[in-house]
Amino acid sequence: MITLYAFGSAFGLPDVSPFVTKVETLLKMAALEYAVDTKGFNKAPKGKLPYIDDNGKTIADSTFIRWHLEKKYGIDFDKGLDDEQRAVAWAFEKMLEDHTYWAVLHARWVNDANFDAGMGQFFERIPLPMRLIVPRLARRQIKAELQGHGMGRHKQEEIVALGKRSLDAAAAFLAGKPYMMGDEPTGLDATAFAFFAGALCPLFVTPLRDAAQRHANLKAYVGRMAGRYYPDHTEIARWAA
Ligand SMILES: N[C@@H](CCC(=O)N[C@@H](CS)C(=O)NCC(=O)O)C(=O)O
Repeated sequence: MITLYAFGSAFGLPDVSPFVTKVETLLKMAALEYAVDTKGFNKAPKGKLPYIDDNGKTIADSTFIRWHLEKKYGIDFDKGLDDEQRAVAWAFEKMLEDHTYWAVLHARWVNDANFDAGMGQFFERIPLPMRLIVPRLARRQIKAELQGHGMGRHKQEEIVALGKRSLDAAAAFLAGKPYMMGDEPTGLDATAFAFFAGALCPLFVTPLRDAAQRHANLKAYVGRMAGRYYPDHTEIARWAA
C-alpha cells in the first residue's frame, strides 16, 4: 500500500501544494492504490511535502517519487515520447517547478491580503496552541526560502514579469493540444496541471493570475485534466467548458 503524505485540499485545489498534486496525479495516471495522510509534515525526511511510504520504503521529493513508481511498477509516464520530446518535457517541468513556483509562492505568502485569505485560513485547521505560532513561523520560513532561491529579492513587478514569461511560454507550447505533449497525458501533465491550477486559483488576487487567465487554453486544460483525474473537484473541472 502506498501512503501519500500531503497538506490537504483547500482553495478549490486538490492540495495546497502543487508538488503533492503532481504526485497524486501521477498515482492516478498509474491507477495505483494509495491513501492520503495529512499528518506527516513533522516527519518529512527533507522537511517538505510530498513524500510517500510504499510498503515501508520512504521516498521524498516528487521527482524521486516519480522515478520510484516508474522503476518499481514498470511504468513509463513518458511512453510514446522520443528523446527530444522527453528533453522538452523535462525542461518545461523544471521551469514550472523551479521557477514559476516561486512567483506563485510569492503571491500567496508575501502579499498580506492573499496570505490572510489563503494560508492564513488554511492554518485554522491546526489545533491550538500551535495555531497561534505556526502561521507566523511558516511565513517567515517561506520568505527566507524566497530570498535563498533569489526570486524573493526581486521587486514585485519583476517577479510577476518572470512568472508571466513562464506561463506565456507554457501556454504557447500547449497551444491547441489536449495535453502538453500531444493527444494523451504524459508525466509533464501531472506537473503542468498542478502548477497551472495553482496559478489560476481564483482565491488569490494577483497580476500573475490575471496573466494566466488571459490564456483560455490554460484554463480549459486544467478543466480537462481535473475532469479526467479529479472529477469530484467540480469547480475546476467546470473550467473545461
Ligand atoms: N522538490 C520538492 C519540492 C517540494 C516543496 O517545495 N514542497 C513545499 C510545499 S509546495 C513544502 O513542503 N514546503 C515546506 C517548507 O518549505 O517548509 C518536490 O519536488 O517534491
